[in-house]
Amino acid sequence: NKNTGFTLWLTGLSGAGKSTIASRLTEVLEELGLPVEWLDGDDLRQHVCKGLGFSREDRFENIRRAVYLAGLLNRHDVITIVSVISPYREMREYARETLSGFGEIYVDCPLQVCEERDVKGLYAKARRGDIPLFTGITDPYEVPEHPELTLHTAEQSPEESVATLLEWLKNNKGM
Ligand code: GGZ
Repeated sequence: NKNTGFTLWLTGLSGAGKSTIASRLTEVLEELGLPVEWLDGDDLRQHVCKGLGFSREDRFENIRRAVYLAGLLNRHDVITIVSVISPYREMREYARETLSGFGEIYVDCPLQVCEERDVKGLYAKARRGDIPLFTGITDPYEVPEHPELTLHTAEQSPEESVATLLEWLKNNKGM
């Protein structure tokens, strides 16, 4: 029997739009009657990843747990959408190697735009020095070199990004 589960891995800066896109895409796939689960960094960090911080080691542990859960879900044919900053290439490569049916989706948005949006006021705090190791400010984000798809959220609305993703799913996953 062919396994139909796969993982869509949304990577990008805080405020780039990962969660917004993941949430809407999840809704659309659910409406189509497809088995889908969404694992969000912010949410994982309140439950299975509680207590983990933002050092390189803790971010890797966070990603390792997300990959583990995605693997379990995929094994049961659940389409899994993971939205985590995952700033290091090495951690995204780990996800790619570990999961079968992996699509790296780069949610691309210039730092300046993320900072202007600053939905949660985290960038302002990071600039004031109140949040150490903040991605893009005092911690690295390694831009994906060969993502399956790049979404430009400074130029596209979330609806347009979701439409782009659905088109990609149609062409690459036969959905
Ligand atoms: C980056 C941070 C930090 C630091 C708190 N650096 O946009 P948000 O606010 O709601 O979601 C971000 C979330 C990042 O968690 P991830 O699990 O996605 O990160 S990683 O993949 O690197 O493990 C952000 C908030 O936590 N946040 N402090 N220092 N983002």
